Amino acid sequence: MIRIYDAENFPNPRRVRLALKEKNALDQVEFVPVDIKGGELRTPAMRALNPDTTVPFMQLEDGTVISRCTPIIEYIDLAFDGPSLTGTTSRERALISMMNLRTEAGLVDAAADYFHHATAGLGPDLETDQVPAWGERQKRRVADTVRYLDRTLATQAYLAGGDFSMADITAYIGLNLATALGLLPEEDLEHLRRWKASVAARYED
Ligand SMILES: N[C@@H](CCC(=O)N[C@@H](CS)C(=O)NCC(=O)O)C(=O)O
Repeated sequence: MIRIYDAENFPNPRRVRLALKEKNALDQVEFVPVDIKGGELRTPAMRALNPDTTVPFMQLEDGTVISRCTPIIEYIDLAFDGPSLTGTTSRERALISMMNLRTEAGLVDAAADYFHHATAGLGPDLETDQVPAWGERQKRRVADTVRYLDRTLATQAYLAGGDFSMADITAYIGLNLATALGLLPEEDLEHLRRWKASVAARYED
């Protein structure tokens, strides 16, 4: 069985869990819990498995290790049945990839940078190389990105067009993280609000 190393309530692992949920495949992988705050990712054994020292990462049955959400979700999309998350035509695949990169860099990573550099983050034992000004700069990037996403969603249902995709999962997780960290601008972003409610409804059990 495929193993997914993760920490259930952390944002990036959640991206992979939502992709598996879209494919109705949550029970077709084995989750291996990792103690992020206890420093488990930085032990020699874990570094040997995944030099990125982040979760999620996936281990295939032949031992191959794939880390980072986007390649893991690309694998999941092809490996399991269900609606495509990464597109089928050249145009769809390129649009989804572009929007996924934009939302990953501008929202998930930017909000995480704020958390790690401009707050206490994971605590003094793990946050040993903080650059607070970088965190503050990334806070501004989050605001720019959500305004851009709002404009994009004024004319289409989802971030890459009319169909739900991996880019929507990335943005949804990034928006939740940015909200929890108090990074959203004050104005009402009505299109983003409508889109967020429709994505949230997919995950209500
Ligand atoms: N871009 C990476 C980000 C992964 C990431 O930053 N994961 C966080 C959990 S949400 C982590 O493992 N943090 C450990 C640490 O900062 O030491 C991906 O796509 O997987």
